[in-house]
This record gives sequence, C-alpha cells and structure tokens, in this order.
Amino acid sequence: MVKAVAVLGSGEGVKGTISFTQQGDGPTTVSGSISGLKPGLHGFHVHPLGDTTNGCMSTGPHFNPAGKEHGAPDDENRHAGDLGNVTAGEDGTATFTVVDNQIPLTGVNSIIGRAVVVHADPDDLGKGGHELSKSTGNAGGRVACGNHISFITPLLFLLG
Ligand SMILES: [Cu+2]
Ligand SMILES: [Zn+2]
Repeated sequence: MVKAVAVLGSGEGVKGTISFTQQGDGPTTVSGSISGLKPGLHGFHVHPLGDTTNGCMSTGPHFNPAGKEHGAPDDENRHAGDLGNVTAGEDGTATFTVVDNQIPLTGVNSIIGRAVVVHADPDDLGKGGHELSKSTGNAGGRVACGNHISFITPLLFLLG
C-alpha cells in the first residue's frame, strides 16, 4: 500500500487535506475534506506542476499525459487529472471519496509532486458546450490548491 497526501490552502479561506492510497497496480483512492467553499459543485482536478509561485495558476493545465480532451472521470476521452466535481454542503464543506484508475502514485504517470486543485464553479465534464468545456470543463477560478502531492509511505519501503 502506497500513501500520499496534499494539503490545500488559499488566500480565500478554503482549506483541506486530501489523501491518496494505492494498492499495487490497482486504482487510487482519493479521500478528503475541503472547507470554506460556496455550497454546490466544484471542479476537482490533478494539475501537472507542483508549483505555486503564482498561486494556483502556476500548477499548469489539467494533468494530461495521454494528450486527450477534457471529460468526465468515467469517460474514455478524458484528462488523467479529471476527477469530476466535489460537492460542498450548506456549511461549505465537501467530504468525499473518489476511486480512479488514471492517477497512479508510482510509475511514469505518477501524480506525486503534482498538484490538486479545487475550482470556484462546477466542472461541466466536457459537455457544457462552452468554448472551455473540452479543455477545463469551464470550472472557473482556482479557489485552492495543494502543492505538491507527497509520499507519506517511507521511500525505503517503495524501493524494497
Ligand atoms: Cu483544475
Ligand atoms: Zn481536464
């Protein structure tokens, strides 16, 4: 079992902790809680760069090693980083668990060192007909990001 974590922060009062676990070559389970959101759906993605020099903007576009279009998590044609939406309740907190096959913690397409981003608006999953639907899901601003996704499994264990 390999484990990783990302801590989300922003200047806008949005914060949270996201944990990642993967068993062997199986899917990665992402679970977390994010507070300070407006109620409703918020796009949730892995972006490729663990760089917040210019805030969440410097994390790059969506993690997309296969060169595909933006889509829903269960679409064939999707960015690897497309994790869909998280839903914040009336208290502004989203608590969620997502299981996904395209965000491994090891290997060439590992998401370690990359960033997780939560957006201001709903991700239309590529189906909104907006000019941004096929690239970003038209999910609006980046309200918080966690750079960067870090192993919490001892590296000696991974090598051994
Ligand atoms: Cu994003
Ligand atoms: Zn995408």
